[in-house]
Amino acid sequence: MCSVCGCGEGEVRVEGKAGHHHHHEGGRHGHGHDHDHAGHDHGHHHDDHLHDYGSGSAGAHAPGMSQARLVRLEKDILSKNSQYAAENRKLFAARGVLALNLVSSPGSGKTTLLCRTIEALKGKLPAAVIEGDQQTSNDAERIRASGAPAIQINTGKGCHLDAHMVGHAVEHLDLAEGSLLFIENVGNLVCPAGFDLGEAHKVVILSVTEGEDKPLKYPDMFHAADLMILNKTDLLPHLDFDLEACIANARKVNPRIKVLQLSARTGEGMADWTAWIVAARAMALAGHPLAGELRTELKGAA
Ligand SMILES: Nc1nc2c(ncn2[C@@H]2O[C@H](COP(=O)(O)OP(=O)(O)OP(=O)(O)O)[C@@H](O)[C@H]2O)c(=O)[nH]1
Ligand SMILES: [Zn+2]
Ligand SMILES: [Zn+2]
Ligand SMILES: [Zn+2]
Repeated sequence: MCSVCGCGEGEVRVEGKAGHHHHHEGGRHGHGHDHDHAGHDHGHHHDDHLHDYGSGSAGAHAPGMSQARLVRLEKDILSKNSQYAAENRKLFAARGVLALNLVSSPGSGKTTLLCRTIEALKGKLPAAVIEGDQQTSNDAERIRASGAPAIQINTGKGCHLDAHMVGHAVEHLDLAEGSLLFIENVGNLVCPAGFDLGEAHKVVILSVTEGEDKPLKYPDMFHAADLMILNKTDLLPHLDFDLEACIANARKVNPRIKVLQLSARTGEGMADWTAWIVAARAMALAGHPLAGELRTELKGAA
């Protein structure tokens, strides 16, 4: 994963901000590529022509760096990220905000799903969106057009959002008490798995055009997610995608993962997704003063 080299640091732009200048206690910004050419223990082997760069203790490979150094670097980056994530989580808890981190490969339909979700929840639950992409603010513009506030983060060469970027984006969003915060991560099935943003849940979106083997090929992401959404089900009649096999593959890497099937295009299955959001929000509000309002809402149903 890219945490081993901190790729893209220093190129991040949060929409509406000229540059990234601020002070953080304990947070070091920017880094150099200090390549250590000692001890080339490349943790890979050539048996049967399988180049496995993940078999060393770091689970990754970077030319010129020892496995021990990689492990140290990764621990350092992830522990800083965890501190920022904890700050974000504290803020979300105080405001009773349910934060969801949407992760997937590029083009699975995250923005389409979010636009539809915002329309479905309009007048019922306030929602805001943080959009992460390497370049462009197209997605934030699409979200705003659907009626929710959105802020775009461009990660430059970086391939994932981290908790620090999200903390800054939140400063620009006036998050209402008890609202939803959707964080659309950079389209990438690999590194976003390793970065806690302070969210309540990671939701992985897999479109049925991507193949049922993806949970096995990118297990970290499916292991980190609490919910898998199988999107673009309207295309199933045209494909040989094996739904049952896909779900079985996801459960192999994460027996607790919940699965929903939907089409963000036709809207089929959307009600199950909004019901999941309402349930997740109730869980997030446990112990919060706003939970009292939820109980009142439920009284009639009990
Ligand atoms: N047929 C079909 N197409 C869909 C569905 N959902 C999204 N799409 C299409 O898939 C393409 C990508 O959708 P986006 O919503 O931009 O996907 P994304 O995951 O936000 O993409 P990135 O942000 O670039 O990673 C667009 O052409 C959408 O119209 C769906 O349920 N069915
Ligand atoms: Zn900062
Ligand atoms: Zn998108
Ligand atoms: Zn990355």
